[in-house]
Amino acid sequence: MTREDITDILEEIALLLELKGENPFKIRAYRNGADVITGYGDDFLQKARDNELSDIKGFGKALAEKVHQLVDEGAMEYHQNLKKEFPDTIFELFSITGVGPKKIKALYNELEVASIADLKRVCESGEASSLTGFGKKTCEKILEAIAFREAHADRFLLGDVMPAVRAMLEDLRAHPAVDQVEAAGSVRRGKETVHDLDFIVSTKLAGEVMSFFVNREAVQSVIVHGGTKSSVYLDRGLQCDLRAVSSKEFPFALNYFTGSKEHNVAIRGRARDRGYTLNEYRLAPIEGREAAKLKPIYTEQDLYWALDLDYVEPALRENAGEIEAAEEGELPRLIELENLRGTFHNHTTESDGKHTLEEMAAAAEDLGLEYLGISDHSKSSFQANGLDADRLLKQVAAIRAYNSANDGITVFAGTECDILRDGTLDFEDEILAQLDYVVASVHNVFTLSEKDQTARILKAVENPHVTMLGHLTGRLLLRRKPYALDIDKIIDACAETGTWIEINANPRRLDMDWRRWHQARDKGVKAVINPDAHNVDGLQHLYFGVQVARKGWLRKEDVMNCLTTKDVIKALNAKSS
Ligand code: DGT
Ligand code: CA
Ligand code: CA
Ligand code: ZN
Repeated sequence: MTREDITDILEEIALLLELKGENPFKIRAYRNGADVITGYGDDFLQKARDNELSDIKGFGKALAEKVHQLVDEGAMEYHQNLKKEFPDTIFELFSITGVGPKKIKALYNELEVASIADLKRVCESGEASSLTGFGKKTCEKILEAIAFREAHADRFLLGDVMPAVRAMLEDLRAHPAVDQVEAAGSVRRGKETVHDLDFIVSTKLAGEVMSFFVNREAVQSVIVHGGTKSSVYLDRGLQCDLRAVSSKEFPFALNYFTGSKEHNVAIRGRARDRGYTLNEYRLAPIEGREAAKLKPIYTEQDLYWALDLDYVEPALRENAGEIEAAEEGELPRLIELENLRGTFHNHTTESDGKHTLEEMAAAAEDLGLEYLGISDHSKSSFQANGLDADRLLKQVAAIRAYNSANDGITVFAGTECDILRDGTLDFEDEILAQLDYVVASVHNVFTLSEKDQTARILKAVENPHVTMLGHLTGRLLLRRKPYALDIDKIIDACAETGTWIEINANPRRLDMDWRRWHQARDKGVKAVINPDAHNVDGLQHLYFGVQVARKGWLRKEDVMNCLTTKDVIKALNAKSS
């Protein structure tokens, strides 16, 4: 049982109570409880085991007892009983954009809709239109959202699979018969979503490693248990493949199974042009063809060199110009996580974050960052408890006071300011002028035409107070597609005005997409990698943002938060004057 398991259960209770139409205060108590747990500074589990939770501010006696039972016995009776009142599949419905608890309650009570399949049926048949709030347009939207979800049903967020990847690597590395091990496939290339996990080991005892693999605790079921290749399902239907090769074959297998398929095809063709055949086991001269003598190949680097190419980082292996660049010696030196010195888009308890300014600053400092920007929501994001001008100016004062009282990390005062429907900003210029920077983001009215949405954002870009655009397209990976937007026009305007574009590092967003960055960079647009952290753990998302930057061919000089504190202050001043 982890803290997250507990908060998940409390959130689930809140949802179930909403479905039952319970009193909002009661529902709120569970959500608040989850927030308190996330924000709690000490060892929460110990406190729960010791049955001392009612000492914690914001934790009522009844909730304290329930959570104690959960930690102590591994289950909470109240939760179990609530769950029995609804079919398990009902939770699926919450993942459909545009369907909230009120609608689900009506659907379930009136039409016995308890799963996505049911929902699809009643929207298609028109049965749903007998309910209030289910006009034709709503049903169409719901069907669209279901279709989007179905089209992506076999993929996972990189952020959701990384813990499993790390655990697998650690276990295989510790196995005495394993010489080398790497993750391959889309995970190694840092793709934003992945279908399955691929691992390659080199070993002299493939059979032993295979048995170890299929018997790991994380394995839910075994698909194939072979002598050199096995496949299993992990949690949530995530497939995981393992191949074992000799150490001589390892660089070839690793290269082949890293892909992408398109990159493989291109380098195999290149090998053939030079008189070799390349496959997952070896590079060898084609019989009867003239070819230069090969040097021994121990690593992937040797393999690229043998083909007269510079080493191509896995992040770039998408057949998007990397082979030509490797031939010309023009591959970029890609940014690394360690190059980041700070970050700008982060929330605190003032809006919808779970940790205070002080806690966020301490966590950022622990990560080794030199500066941290605080950008809570603005007032139009009322659902996120956005700040009005008074609260914002108070926060600015608190940040200035923090900086004078503390020597370590520098905190910058900013805002994540809503771009309103007409392209104006949620604060007056005279308020924005008092901040160190402004992240401008769209949080509502996603349905404008491409022309209007583009004009809306262009207007924000033209405001000299806007430092950067937050999560440019509003997409939620595997859940919600980007709103209609002429991204090329925005890129040109950002290049023109010196407005930075965020790489929102939240694994659900990773927005602006890596496919856009190479060109944006060449036009002179600067990137800024922001975790959009809503709690201290959220700062860890920077890792995923760096993956996107790497896939977008970015170097550290292209990313503004690689600048030193002194230089970034200069850049912020230059932007707003
Ligand atoms: P995924 O799993 O859909 O997220 O993406 P990948 O790239 O991990 O694809 P996967 O797991 O099917 O295969 C891993 C790698 O193996 C892939 O990137 C390239 C290589 N590979 C698989 N099938 C083929 C193929 O038919 N031809 C070539 N050239 N390479 C292949
Ligand atoms: Ca894969
Ligand atoms: Ca695979
Ligand atoms: Zn936002």
